[in-house]
Amino acid sequence: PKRVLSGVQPSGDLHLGNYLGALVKFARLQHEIETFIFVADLHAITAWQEPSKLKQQVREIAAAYLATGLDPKVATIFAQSAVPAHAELAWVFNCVARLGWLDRMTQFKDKAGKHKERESVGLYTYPVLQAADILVYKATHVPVGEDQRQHLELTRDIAAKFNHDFDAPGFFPLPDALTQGPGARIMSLRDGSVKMSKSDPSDNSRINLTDDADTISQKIRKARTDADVLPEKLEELEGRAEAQNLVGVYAALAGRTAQEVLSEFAGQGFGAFKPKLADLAVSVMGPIGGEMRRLLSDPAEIDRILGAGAERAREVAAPNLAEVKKLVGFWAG
Ligand code: AQP
Repeated sequence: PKRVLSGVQPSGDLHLGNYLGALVKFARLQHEIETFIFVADLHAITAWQEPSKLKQQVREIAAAYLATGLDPKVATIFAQSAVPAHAELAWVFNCVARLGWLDRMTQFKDKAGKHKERESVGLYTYPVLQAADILVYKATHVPVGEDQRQHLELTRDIAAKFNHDFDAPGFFPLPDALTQGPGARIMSLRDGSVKMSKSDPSDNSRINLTDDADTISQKIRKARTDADVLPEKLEELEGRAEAQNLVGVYAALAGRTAQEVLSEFAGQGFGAFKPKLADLAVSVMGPIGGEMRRLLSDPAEIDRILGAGAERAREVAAPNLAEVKKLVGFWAG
């Protein structure tokens, strides 16, 4: 049976990249495949999170899920820290994954920068926990942005090695990434060569889900572009990273292809294109921010939803973890 699993870290404001690369896909998939969506608070603490704020950050992500259309009656929505099986399986996987595999992970290199010896061990082994998140439910499909593709490969390697080492062919599925679509890689509004990211120090580099209409319009107006007009053909956008990104954002928000967008705007400059993009972004994102604020005014209701989701997640994870313990030969297995 097919099963989808994905999650987002409560480590800052959600942005357009998270929305298009992940959230909209969750809401669509829940009606097609059994869907598990969690708030990754274990992952979040790989970088420092203020303890007095973390719980509220989790609720904010949950509110974003609900506001983009995830339905707790259809999908299982929960906080990672409420299901201890993730961390337990991650330990076993830490002993399955090889150092050489993790050394190749580009996200660690990007996030750690020059001073990797000062990063937490958790940040290094983050993709192993991610493998546990997915495989503890034996999920088969993982909707994520392009930036997560390498981690998915690692999950497959871990699943295959576990199945082999513990003589359990087919025990864990080798999950597939679902990264297609025009929203798979949204770039920073200030620099078309880096992805839009929560941790970018410049707030103008991203559109946050909670930005109001004026802020959204202003950020798009200020977005870096070039002086050329939009071409007729997609190929002609090559080498114009910022232009490519804004056309891609328009396409993703409108549910159209980038080529269709170009066909409409060919020959126009950004002076004309940006206001149209701003209107579109405001019309799509505005209501989501409003709905998030409404949901967050009743945190008890969000906690109730997360509590019920966690119960269901624990039920599904428990027999899988019990089998793992048996296969490994643990005393408690
Ligand atoms: N720029 C992006 N374009 C498309 N998808 C994106 N995602 C993130 N950035 C983009 C997708 O959003 C989901 C949640 O990401 P996460 O919160 O778990 O961690 P992240 O990938 O590290 O996201 P950020 O926003 O870039 O956070 P920081 O700055 O903390 O690293 C994932 O499915 C991801 O693919």
